[in-house]
Amino acid sequence: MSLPTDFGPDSGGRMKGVYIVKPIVYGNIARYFGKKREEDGHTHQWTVYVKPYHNEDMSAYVKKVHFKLHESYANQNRIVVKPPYEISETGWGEFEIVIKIHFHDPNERPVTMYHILKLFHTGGTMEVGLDQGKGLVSESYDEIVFQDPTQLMHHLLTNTKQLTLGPWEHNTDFEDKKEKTAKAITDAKQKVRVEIVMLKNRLKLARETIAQFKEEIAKTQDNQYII
Ligand code: SLL
Repeated sequence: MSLPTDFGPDSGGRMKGVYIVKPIVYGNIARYFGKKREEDGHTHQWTVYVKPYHNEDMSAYVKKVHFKLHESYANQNRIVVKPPYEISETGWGEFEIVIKIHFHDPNERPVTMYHILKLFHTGGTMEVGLDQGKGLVSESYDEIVFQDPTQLMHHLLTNTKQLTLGPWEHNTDFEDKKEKTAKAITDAKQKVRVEIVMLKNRLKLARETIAQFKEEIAKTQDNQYII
């Protein structure tokens, strides 16, 4: 892609106080073959991806995405230079994938994320209907934060285009997840508050008991002197 060049000699200068957040979703989908493949023992097909949370063409500011796979894969370093930023493979095992996003502006440090490739259902994975049968999704929401971006980067970040004109959907309903997470946090805070009150009461009672005992001991000692 061609980059605008009319930013003047100080285009490397940073715009202080400017803060741009780009929400993203990264993760994988996977589908079981139904049986182990004879020739290589592979059991699943999977796709690992990074996509924008909102409908926008990330290539305006993303130069490339580097996916680092497990060493059991031939050429474990996979580079994708345009959307969709994804790698599809087959395999038999789960492992950690390092996802590194590089930006057009070389002054902007790459951002690294770690995703555990999920093939098997455990907590946290979702069943989805993929094109050729059922599959699972394991994905996360995250935000790339650009603090004091350069003028060039600011221009690239604020002039993105839509990726599609059609509806833009995710496998996960993140709004619903946000609400549920917020509720879980509120409930947990309330529970902690109640526990603190209970513990304070117990502490108060313990202190009072200690004071009483001390008083008793003092009395006993006084009596000893009298005798
Ligand atoms: C495990 N620690 O033991 C993991 C490693 C590696 C999975 C999983 C490669 C397939 C291939 C493949 O599926 N590797 O290229 O033949 O579970």
